Amino acid sequence: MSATDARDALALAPPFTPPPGFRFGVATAAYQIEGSTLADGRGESIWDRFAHTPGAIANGDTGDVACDHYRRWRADLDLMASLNVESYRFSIAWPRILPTGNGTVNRRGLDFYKRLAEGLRERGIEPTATLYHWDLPQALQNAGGWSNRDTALRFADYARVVGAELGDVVGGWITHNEPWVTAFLGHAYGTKAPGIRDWSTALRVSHHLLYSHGLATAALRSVLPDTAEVGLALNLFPVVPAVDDDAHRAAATIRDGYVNRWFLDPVFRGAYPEDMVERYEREVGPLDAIQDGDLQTIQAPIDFLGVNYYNPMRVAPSAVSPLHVADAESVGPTTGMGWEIEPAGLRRILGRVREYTRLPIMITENGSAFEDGPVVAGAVDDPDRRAYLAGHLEALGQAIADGSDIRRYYVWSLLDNFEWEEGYDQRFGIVHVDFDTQARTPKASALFYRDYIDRARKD
Ligand code: IFM
Repeated sequence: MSATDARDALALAPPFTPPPGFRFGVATAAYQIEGSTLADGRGESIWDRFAHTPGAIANGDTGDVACDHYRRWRADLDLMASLNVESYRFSIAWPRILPTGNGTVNRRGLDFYKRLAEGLRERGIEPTATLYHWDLPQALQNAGGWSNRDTALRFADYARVVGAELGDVVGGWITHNEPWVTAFLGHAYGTKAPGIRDWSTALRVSHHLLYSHGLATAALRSVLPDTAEVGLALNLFPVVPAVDDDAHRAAATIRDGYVNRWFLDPVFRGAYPEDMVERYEREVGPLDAIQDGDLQTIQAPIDFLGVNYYNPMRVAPSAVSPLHVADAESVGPTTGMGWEIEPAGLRRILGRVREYTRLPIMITENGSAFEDGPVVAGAVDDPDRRAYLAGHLEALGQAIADGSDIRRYYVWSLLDNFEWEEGYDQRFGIVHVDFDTQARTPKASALFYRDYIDRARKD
């Protein structure tokens, strides 16, 4: 069978049987799609500041306009409904609600998300809100940002304000999206806002993020109805030694500690992994941000775990401190981001998660960027993305059969959008966006997903 035939066969394979209560969704994040960064009293965020820093983002792109979703949200919700989408995961921009992170609540910001959530309900789509998808109010960054423990308390205040206002329309709540990215890409590698390169700061930040997750979970529960569900979204990676020898296996254990266990262990086992604590204390310095009682706060019971899965990581030993691990060559095809495509990795990482918890799981993100063809006669052919989705949906069905209690699957992303330091170069959308005209064109992958949902519901 040719590669094209194999892709088509996969796309036409029977869908998995959705378990009771399961919903198919799409996901986005505020700074990546909203634009209107100065509208209705919104404050500055660290991403506004970072995106306007010369050299930080490909082509000097910014999220100033992005997909103009702040003004076009009604049409975007209609589009979702036309694609049979059952749940929408969006994020709330903290600086729209509390422009300086603190103090006065901006009513107009709250109203936007209220209207959005109500608009979803009117269209029969379930709203799921993420509180933090990386857009910290710049005023809080000026006071130290996430390296300042006080920011965790401010986050809980923000959670309480938003929960009290939207709790009657939004049932699913995610405190943080990918705290690993915020902590390490934002503060150790500096490729994301706020662009800091200091491991000691990154480790403080990672702890404060987790601590703030615990505080925000409690804050949300104090204002939400009992039926509301609260969790967090971790980006998890199956880590594979590039060569099956002791040195590579040791590198894989470290990388796993860095990306997976550093977050899973405190949330589900109430302790940081000892090998990583020793490593960081030896190579970076004392982990003095961790105070008595914090781990109990972090271990606050949650209702679900969000898992973002894109790719496996292949690793090799390296001389570079503090981790002594390097990325190894991918095996097989990769996406536009250079990420290896391995649907079976989704099944494997869910197996790993079952070692930690049997809680319900939401696949809070899964998707791919490719260089799509042009819009021709109102259509965009994106066979690679369609195959990516088909393969991962198949793996999801297998994970359910393995015993994972999967409740949601969110494609990243509904729209082509601002892909952080890659600007608009990397297109993750199942819907094409022409950034000159803001025209939306569902790609073949969107039509595949629409039909997949239809078939899954009919079977
Ligand atoms: O676009 C991002 C998203 O904001 C967080 N998870 C990964 C996506 C693709 O890089």
